[in-house]
Amino acid sequence: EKICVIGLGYIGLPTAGIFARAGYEVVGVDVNAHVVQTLNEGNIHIEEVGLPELIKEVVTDGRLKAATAPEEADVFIVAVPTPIHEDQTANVDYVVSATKALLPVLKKNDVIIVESTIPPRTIDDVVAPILAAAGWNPGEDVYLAHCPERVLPGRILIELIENTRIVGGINEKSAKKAAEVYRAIVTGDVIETEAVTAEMSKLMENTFRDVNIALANELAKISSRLGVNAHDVIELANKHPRVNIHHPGPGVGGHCLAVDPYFIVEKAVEESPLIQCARTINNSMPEFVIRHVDRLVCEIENPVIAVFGLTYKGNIDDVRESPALEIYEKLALNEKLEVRAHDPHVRAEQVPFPLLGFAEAINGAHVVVILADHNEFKRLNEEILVEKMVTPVIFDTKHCFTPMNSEVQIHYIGNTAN
Ligand code: SAJ
Repeated sequence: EKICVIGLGYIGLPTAGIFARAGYEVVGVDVNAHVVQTLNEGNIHIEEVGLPELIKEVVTDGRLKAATAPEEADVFIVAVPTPIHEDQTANVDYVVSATKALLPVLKKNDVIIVESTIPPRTIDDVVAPILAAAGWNPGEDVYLAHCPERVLPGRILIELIENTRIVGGINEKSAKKAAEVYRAIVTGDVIETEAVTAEMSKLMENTFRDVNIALANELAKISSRLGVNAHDVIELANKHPRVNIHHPGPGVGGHCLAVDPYFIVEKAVEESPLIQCARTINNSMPEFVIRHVDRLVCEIENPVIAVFGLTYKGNIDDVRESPALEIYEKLALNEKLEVRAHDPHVRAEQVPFPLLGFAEAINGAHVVVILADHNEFKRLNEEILVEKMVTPVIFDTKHCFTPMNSEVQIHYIGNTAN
């Protein structure tokens, strides 16, 4: 069997590698000629644990190659991005163009699987009509399904194999055909359902998390007003066997949780006030953090603030859609403040401002604001903080730092109630 994977990003490339390793002949397609050339040389253009070794192996063995246009195959897997327009509606243009690009090589009984995250009904209302317009009868002479990816960056190669997969077909036959494809590589369950159910379940996974985090963030605000420690409240409430409140923080970032809920909202605006409200609450957190920082420094002349962490979450190097970056940039706009940035996971070329080392960032600073729960920030050298900072105040929006040394006088703010 031959598989053609369209889109060689964080999902498409590892997926292509795993099918190739399982013995399939795989061609990976990308519109970017540089990506194609890099892959054909056995190298990769993205960072992911274990991926360089896997790709080198399957390219050297001749089981995976790359091309700029789809080739004849038995299975097509579409894994292209679905960005969001400025009006917060999904941009499915890449899914449309990938589907159109495979039409010239499509043959009877082929299976087409869309893995990209898409708004509900996209398979039925957008993808199937493209096939129908080309003379095919999707579900009868070619098979069409949505199989959303659900992997966590940093664990992609493991999760692609071990996670449960949801396969939503345009009809039962399509679901069955597409599920067979995944059963060859997945050790987790492969569950067959309808396309729209698969679309909605993927979106609801991330929406559930976003709404739950919004509740935690709202609790942080309420606690700040009432003088209660939100983290203690969450820890105690979560002792209940059916309660699992998530953690408050400086906001929700990344390309999934902060985006996917809008894909539901655009299709059902009136019916989704809770989801919209959660987005508003999470989007308001950077401002809440900034107001608290302002309060901490309002009586200091020429305050110096060291921002620790710019990524959208801990222990990754991704700064795109990061609330931490937004907070840094807004604080830096305030001429009364000197704001410094420190992040051991971010490289200089990723941001348009200077990054400082730990000692340099805290030298003469009044407040350290922790915005990402990197392992490096869970323990900080307290003697050096006290020695170098003018006032050793740590405002920890991720509640990740544990003061260890009771001898030194760190003023630790792990929640906004104090
Ligand atoms: N966050 C909080 N409080 C929490 C948990 C997270 O503020 O209690 C914040 C993080 O700091 C971050 C954001 O939420 O800014 C998102 O982080 P995340 O770890 O929840 O998720 P992602 O965006 O890295 O990956 C998610 C995962 N989805 C779920 O866990 C339901 C992943 O499995 C999906 O494959 C991925 O989205 C995707 O591609 O959709």
